[in-house]
Amino acid sequence: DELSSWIQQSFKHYVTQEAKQHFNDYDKDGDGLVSWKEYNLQMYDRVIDFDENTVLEDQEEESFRQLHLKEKKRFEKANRDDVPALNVEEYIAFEHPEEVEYMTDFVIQEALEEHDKDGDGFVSLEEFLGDYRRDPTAREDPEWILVEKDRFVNDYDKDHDGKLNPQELLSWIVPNNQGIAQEEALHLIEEMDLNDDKKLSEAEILKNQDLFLNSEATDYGRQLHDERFYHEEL
Ligand SMILES: [Ca+2]
Ligand SMILES: [Ca+2]
Ligand SMILES: [Ca+2]
Ligand SMILES: [Ca+2]
Repeated sequence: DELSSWIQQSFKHYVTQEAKQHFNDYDKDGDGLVSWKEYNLQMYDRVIDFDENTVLEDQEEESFRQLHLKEKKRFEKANRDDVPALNVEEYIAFEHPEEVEYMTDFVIQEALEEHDKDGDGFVSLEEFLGDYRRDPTAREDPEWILVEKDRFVNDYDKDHDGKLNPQELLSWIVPNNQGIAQEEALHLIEEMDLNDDKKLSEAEILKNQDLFLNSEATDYGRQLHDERFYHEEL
């Protein structure tokens, strides 16, 4: 439990630190706010303004337009006060909406737009598996599909109705979800607990650094490669 809350805290700490660093790069005029213009300048070297209703012919340009419009929407959602530019807190919400409570509805909405292909407000197993189609010559699904199916049924679809409602969807798309951190913590303890006392000593953690650092809990494993962070927290 301690480890799982440590893992969760680490995510939060890490994303916050990283976002704050970005914030300073993006805030070109140093007024403590990142405007949409500043964001574009830092990100794309120019201010981009796509028309919301004009679909572009070039496929690559069109998918960039879609992405950019999504970014703009997220930027607007992250803004909570009357000043359109983002302060540090708002900027963190923009960069990591999954970490911030007031962005939850937005995160769910985005996930539904991406995965709920038939638009019924739920994500079915088929929608969950995405573009996967079984190879017609194969008699069975490949291993990773079985793993995914198992996760769908046993981890995410809590009420076992065969589809993910918005809350269940969150547990899938938000990587620092408590359950996942707990699961990962249990897994790590099992692997690393050399003397079987169900606790991890610093020595055991150090001995198993690679395992720890490459933890699959989320993409944030690399945070632990950050020397400063590592020493600060342990
Ligand atoms: Ca600024
Ligand atoms: Ca603002
Ligand atoms: Ca659906
Ligand atoms: Ca369900």
